[in-house]
Amino acid sequence: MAEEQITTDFSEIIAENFGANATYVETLLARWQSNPALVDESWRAYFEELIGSNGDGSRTAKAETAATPQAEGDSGAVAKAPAQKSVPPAGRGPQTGSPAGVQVAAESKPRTEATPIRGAALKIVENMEASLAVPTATSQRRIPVKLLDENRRLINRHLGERGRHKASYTHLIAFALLRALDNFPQMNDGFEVIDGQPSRVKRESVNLGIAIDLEKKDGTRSLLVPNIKDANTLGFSDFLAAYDDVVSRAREGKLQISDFQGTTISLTNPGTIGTVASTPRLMSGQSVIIATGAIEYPAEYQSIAPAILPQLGISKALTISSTYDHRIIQGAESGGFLAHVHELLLGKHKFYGEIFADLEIPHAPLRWNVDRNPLFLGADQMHEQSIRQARVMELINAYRVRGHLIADIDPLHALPLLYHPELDIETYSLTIWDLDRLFITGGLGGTETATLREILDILQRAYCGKVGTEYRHIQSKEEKLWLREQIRREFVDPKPIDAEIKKRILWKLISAEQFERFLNTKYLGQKRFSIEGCETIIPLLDQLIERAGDLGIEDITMGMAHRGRLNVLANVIGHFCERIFTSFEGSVHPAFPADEGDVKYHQGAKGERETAGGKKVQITLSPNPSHLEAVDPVVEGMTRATQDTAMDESNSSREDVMKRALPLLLHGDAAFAGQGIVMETLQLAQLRGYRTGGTIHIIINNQIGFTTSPEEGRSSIYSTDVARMTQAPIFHINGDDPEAAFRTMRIALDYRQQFRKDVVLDVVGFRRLGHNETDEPSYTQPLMYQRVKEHTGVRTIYARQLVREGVIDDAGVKELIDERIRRYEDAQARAKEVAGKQKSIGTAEPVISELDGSQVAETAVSADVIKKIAHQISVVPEGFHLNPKMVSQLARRAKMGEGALPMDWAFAEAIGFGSLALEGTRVRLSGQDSGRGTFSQRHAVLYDTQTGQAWSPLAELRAAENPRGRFEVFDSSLSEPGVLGFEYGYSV
Ligand SMILES: Cc1ncc(C[n+]2csc(CCOP(=O)(O)OP(=O)(O)O)c2C)c(N)n1
Repeated sequence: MAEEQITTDFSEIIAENFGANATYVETLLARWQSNPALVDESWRAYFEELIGSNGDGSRTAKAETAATPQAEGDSGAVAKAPAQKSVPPAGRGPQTGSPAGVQVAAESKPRTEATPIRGAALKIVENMEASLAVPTATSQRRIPVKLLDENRRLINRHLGERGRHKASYTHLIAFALLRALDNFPQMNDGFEVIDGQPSRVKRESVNLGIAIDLEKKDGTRSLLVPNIKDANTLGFSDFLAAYDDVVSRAREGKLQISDFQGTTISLTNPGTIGTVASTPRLMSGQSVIIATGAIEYPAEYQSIAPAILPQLGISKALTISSTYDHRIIQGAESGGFLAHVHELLLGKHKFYGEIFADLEIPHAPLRWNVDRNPLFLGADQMHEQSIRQARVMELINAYRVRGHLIADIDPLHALPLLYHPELDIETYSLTIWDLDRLFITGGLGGTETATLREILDILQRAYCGKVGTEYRHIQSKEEKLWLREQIRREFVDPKPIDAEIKKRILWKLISAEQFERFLNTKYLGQKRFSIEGCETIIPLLDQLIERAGDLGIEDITMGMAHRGRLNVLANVIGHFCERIFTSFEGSVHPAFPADEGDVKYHQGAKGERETAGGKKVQITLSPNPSHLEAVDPVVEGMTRATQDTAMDESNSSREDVMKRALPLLLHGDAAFAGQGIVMETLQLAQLRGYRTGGTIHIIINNQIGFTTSPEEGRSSIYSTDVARMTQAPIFHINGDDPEAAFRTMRIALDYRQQFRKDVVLDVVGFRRLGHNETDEPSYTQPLMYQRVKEHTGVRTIYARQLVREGVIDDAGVKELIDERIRRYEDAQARAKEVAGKQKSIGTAEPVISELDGSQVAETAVSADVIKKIAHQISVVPEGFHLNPKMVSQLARRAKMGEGALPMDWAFAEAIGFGSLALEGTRVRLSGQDSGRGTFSQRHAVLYDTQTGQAWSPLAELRAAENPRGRFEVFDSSLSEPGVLGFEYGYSV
């Protein structure tokens, strides 16, 4: 067989198998023939099957049978039959590629030049001829794109902020097609001749073919149509990723055979080259091909300046066509399908709402409205225009007051997205048509007038970015204006942050992250109350001290609880690694004898920092008891004493010394919301005998308190709401954005120095591990911890940002990490040396127990009751997804109920609660972490790992004679007196 003949045969098979994509496969074949290693594994296997591993075609017969079923399997027999039948013999034969053929053509048609069509281009001829076997018809529809355009902008702003690729019109239109197919599933059916009988084939999955136009190196173009499998099952975010993946693999030449198999419906976009409408060919095997035309103003308006058209309520539009297999789809169905796409693109059926929710965009999409431009309303013109202007001012005010509610402050993106009508332009009778109209702004962002689009842009940058600001509860006009100006400076027109500061922030993030990792590997299982998830606190404190020095603050007194305390000691206060590692080695550093007997995460420290500007700042971290927030007033007292001493020594005024000594309190979110002493301390802040010139409060907000979620831990929206009481400004900061934290810190410190008042920075992050390092958090927060697992950590996010910005490269980041680890290792080596020389800490004598004098009552219950309760607490309801780690605990409960294991304390307690309920007593268990139990012992509430739903087995027990008897359990806020008083009142 001549070589050319062999190639032609393979080409036929390829054409049959790959239809429109045959050109691409031909290129791969040529590449494989030059060197098999140049193509991907799946293609190698295919070509070896097709041609034989030696490339001589010796296994052609086998290959033909092997390749054909693939085509059948992909989209039904349709991919096979017509192409096979209609390969035209005229395109083959001896004249193909022969110079003689050219001559023949030249003879018959003088003054024209005929070039034989060969290879890839010939495949196109064949495919097109094959497509003639499909009887098609086409429907077309014009759709205005104003709303699509506006919502796409919002989507892309959001995607851009998260470093994701943008969404094109085609992405959104393709997604609308998929949603429309939910209502018109028959548009995805296939036609097939089965046993000589024409048949309609129902296809469950939608494999959406995407036409991709590729420009080759030689400037020629080729068209590929790979598909996205099961595209109808994807949410928008996954669809976007799948679409981009197929396109980038097409560009890189990495498409697999499977990418071309089984296309059911496809989308082509000749609009990119300006085509307004087209009727593409439908390849056999597919039900419909949708073509989108150019997005432009209707031709009849093209002489009007584009700026004027939206004023007239005229939108750009696009023509969308559906070319369908008329054997199984009728014109009315195709027309109805396009009408539905039209509705979707105009925002009906919650189309954009679903996309916004899927992408976690924290506000509602824009909606389609009829335009009622006051300019064209005759006599009412002035009146209408004034109303509209007044409503714009209302909108501006609403953003200042409530913009924080839609700020992007949660790194886990787990907070429920709530609709806030006050932040929706429609509430103010404004529509998408007003976006490009001018309004008076009242000085917003330094402007006098601006379009509604610009107004919204300023408001969203100021109040709805990575920082949500609450300041409108402040009555002082001066303070409000001052704050507004700072917000403009830092968030609306921000000046870039100096590269040296960026590097320093990164260094501190690395230090924070590596400190925890180091302790985790070197002292596995020891409690350290890691800061992971809120590492941004460390660069924030570091920069706060720097700026404090610049502002003339000489002394900072700090108070904080367990969370991140060791990290703060090591990376903020001073060089305490050797001391910390010595205590992890089970010893006491001789320079810190007071550490003996105290737990590591309660120890105090003093340090001195020389700032980059050459200023000295003394830093004192007060020792801390376990009792949360008890240290708050202590720190205020310490600062006041420092200030009083300074007044005496330097003969300065109180105002002056207040500016030189700063109290700085770090809080847990649950403790700040729950502990009454927080309110008491805030209340002292402006009193003559107690004031200290304003405290900087920083909440290490990991969105959890031990096992208690915010919904159980407080009634207020934010954990910081108590601080509104004293009119402190409150900033909620996304902990994934250390630069936002840095900018906010500048405002906060300047505010404190200027107005001598408290200010709150609520840094929202998460808790990477359990409450301590031995605790399992997914028992109680399964859904939250799925998100935590997926989070890469702020250090990685910020390092990537700086690499993107060119501030540092990957090698530079690695060097910093290595350097940090080396320093921790050196400190540990020194600590080991110290510990080797010191005696280890002894264990305390056991306490002698004494009888407490209470009387013993008879409380026995029968073995049957025990069995019943044991069964209740060890068998989960059907369909409940139990945390796998709980399985053995429930099995133990069952064994205890059967008497096969001795009862433990928690089991006995459950029997106590359950038997009381069965006897008709109402049992109410309330307090911090009551459901699971502080020591992970009780598990009176279990959580479904997939839905997060709570199930409390004992709550289902009822007494036949007194069904009011029951067991209830509640996690409380982090309060002792409040909850105790409540329960006392409940019980009397
Ligand atoms: C006054 C007081 N009540 C209860 C406790 C027990 N306890 C220690 S940490 C903690 C949870 C604290 O949560 P949060 O304030 O959010 O800080 P986090 O540990 O999450 O950083 C509880 C209930 C305590 N130490 N002090």
